[in-house]
Amino acid sequence: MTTYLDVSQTSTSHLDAGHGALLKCDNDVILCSTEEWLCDGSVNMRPSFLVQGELLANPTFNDNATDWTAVDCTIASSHPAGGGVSDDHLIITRTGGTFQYAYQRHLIPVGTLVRFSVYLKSGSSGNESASIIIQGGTPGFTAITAVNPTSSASWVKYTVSGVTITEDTYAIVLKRSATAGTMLFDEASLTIATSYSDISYT
Ligand SMILES: [Ca+2]
Ligand SMILES: [Ca+2]
Repeated sequence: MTTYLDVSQTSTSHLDAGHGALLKCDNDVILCSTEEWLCDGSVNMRPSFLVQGELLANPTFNDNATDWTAVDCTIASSHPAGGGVSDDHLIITRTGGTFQYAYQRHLIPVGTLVRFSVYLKSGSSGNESASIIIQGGTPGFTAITAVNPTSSASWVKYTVSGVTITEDTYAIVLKRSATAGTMLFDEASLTIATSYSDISYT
């Protein structure tokens, strides 16, 4: 899945690494998604891709569930009841369908190693199948990486990592059953990994 920059492509005026190609140098992998390498040796930085740290808006669900989009469900914060891993948590309540989910869409350069983690706990629908997904957007709508755990009565953290295949990237928390009721999530995080050792980060 990893795409490495082809440095033999010197027929163009510059090497455009702006869409997430990776340079592999001396056994190190360097993310070049923020850089445009020019033939004269200079590097242009792309300010729009300089976002570091937490990419999600409202990753904590404390006080509200704004910035997340609901499909086949309603979403709400447990506020003011608390009960999350920290403060309040997300409540997904099924309104229809087999798969009910909340997501955020972010534009991330192709070829970027990203990591998504979130805590999962059973709601009123009981211990049921869930999914934590990083998905590439249109036209493929392909799951880059996912886990499908069964929820339990305790908060359990799940982490997935993968390399983006489109700029359109979706972080998704999903209740995977047609049972009426709720499933709970808290303390989500979507970040750009800085090295491949981050893949196993939990
Ligand atoms: Ca929280
Ligand atoms: Ca709160």
